[in-house]
Amino acid sequence: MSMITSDRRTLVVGLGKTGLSCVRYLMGLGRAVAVADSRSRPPGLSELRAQWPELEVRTGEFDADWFASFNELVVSPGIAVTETAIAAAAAAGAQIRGDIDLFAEAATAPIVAITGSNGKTTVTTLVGEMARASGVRVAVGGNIGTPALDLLAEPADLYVLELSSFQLETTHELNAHAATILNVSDDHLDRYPSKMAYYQAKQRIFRGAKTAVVNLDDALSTPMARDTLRFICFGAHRINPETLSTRDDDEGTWITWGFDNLLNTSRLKLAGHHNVSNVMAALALGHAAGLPFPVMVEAAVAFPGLPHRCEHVACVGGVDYFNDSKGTNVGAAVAALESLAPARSDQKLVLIAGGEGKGADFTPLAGPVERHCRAVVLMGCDAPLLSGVLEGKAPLLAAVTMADAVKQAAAVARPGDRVLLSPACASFDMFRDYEDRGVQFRQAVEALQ
Ligand code: UMA
Ligand code: ADP
Repeated sequence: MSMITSDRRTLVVGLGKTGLSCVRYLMGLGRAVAVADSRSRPPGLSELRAQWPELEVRTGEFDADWFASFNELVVSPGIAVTETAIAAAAAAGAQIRGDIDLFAEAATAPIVAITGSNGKTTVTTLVGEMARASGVRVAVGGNIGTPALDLLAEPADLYVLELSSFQLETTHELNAHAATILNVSDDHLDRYPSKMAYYQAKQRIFRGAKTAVVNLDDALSTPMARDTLRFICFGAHRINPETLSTRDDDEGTWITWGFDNLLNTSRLKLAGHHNVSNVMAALALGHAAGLPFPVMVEAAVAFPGLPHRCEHVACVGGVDYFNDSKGTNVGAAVAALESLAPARSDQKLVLIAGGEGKGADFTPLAGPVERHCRAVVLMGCDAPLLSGVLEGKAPLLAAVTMADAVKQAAAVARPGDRVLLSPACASFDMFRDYEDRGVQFRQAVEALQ
């Protein structure tokens, strides 16, 4: 808990979506605020100048002495708190916070908080849909796109937040009603000194939480500090009280709560084991928030999934094309390969992968590629790293543009095969963002027709 004093001066570090939301919020409280952004022309600058012309904004290289003159820094997620100027301010006694920390202090309705390496946006959206269908005034935001502080502008009975490890790093006490780490696999290792540091950032989601929703299929999702936490668990084939699980019978696979069948997975529009896990997580979180199972089940059945996530694009010449551009790390690409591999052994996947690997170890891709892929088309700056791991597992092809990658994939795919874009990498070396990459994939597929 921070002390509010009249002489508190806050420096908002970063002027992207988050920084602007922090300025809006802090100015609304009448606080003394200044802004720093290392970019010469940060994105929110003209909006900020128009609304608050008197506010001091410094762009370009961070000035450590200036930073150290503030007693509070609110740091955007895109900036590492290990930046020299930020570390120097902290050493001089400044409190280092983030937008989620400010949000947690101000929110008066319960918070459902979701982090994890993969599935965050799917689960966050689904919990939001479940709450809406239950007649709850719900506000959904965070890493998913709407900065959390902007959610405070409208009345809400429940907040559902997607949180990145970057946001959690600067969050001291979230006090969530229910919190989960969906899963942990390598990501953002270009920013963290070790896997442990990434994992520990995610663990902060449980600070002050009432209920932890724990993935029994991923030990790293378990809270390290248990204290008085209530646990609700989820995991495949682990039927138990207080647990969302699965059971197979002659009617297929059921999602269960305790010993009762809740939902036959054949009713879901979402495909793949990873999405069964996501639905179980959403049901567990919704239950913790007091939502009724029958309404949540129908919301899950109606949920069509999100674009760029194992999304079926078209069937051309007997080959199905899937856009999983949001598969931006190794764990996501493995899940997509395992989910979308055709059932018949003579039918295969052609994978399009590559981009900025963010320091990840690509080794977990080797097995699924060997089992399921007719060929892999590689592109982007870390294609050589991928090819080092995948050499000998499947024929490897090299492409320089998305159109080229799709053409090469189409040339090797046979009727009944599936072409899957699941890059296992960030997109920024070749595309504006993952959405741009997915759109270019779709356009390239449409050009085949
Ligand atoms: N930057 C600088 N100098 C600065 C400030 C930022 O170079 O002084 C750069 C950062 O390195 C980064 C970019 O600007 O490349 C954007 O950073 P930001 O912190 O200003 O980002 P916002 O626009 O505030 O968006 C952030 C999240 N972005 C990041 O964490 C990088 C958005 O998640 C989130 O939707 C938004 O806040 C609202 O909460 C995006 C994301 O890519 C989707 N998240 C990562 C992911 O999902 O893997 C974590
Ligand atoms: P995030 O917001 O964490 O990036 P998304 O819901 O947007 O997660 O899904 C991104 C990609 O991650 C999907 O396209 C899919 O490839 C993969 N994915 C989704 N859910 C899971 C899961 N539970 N386990 C592993 N991979 C997943």
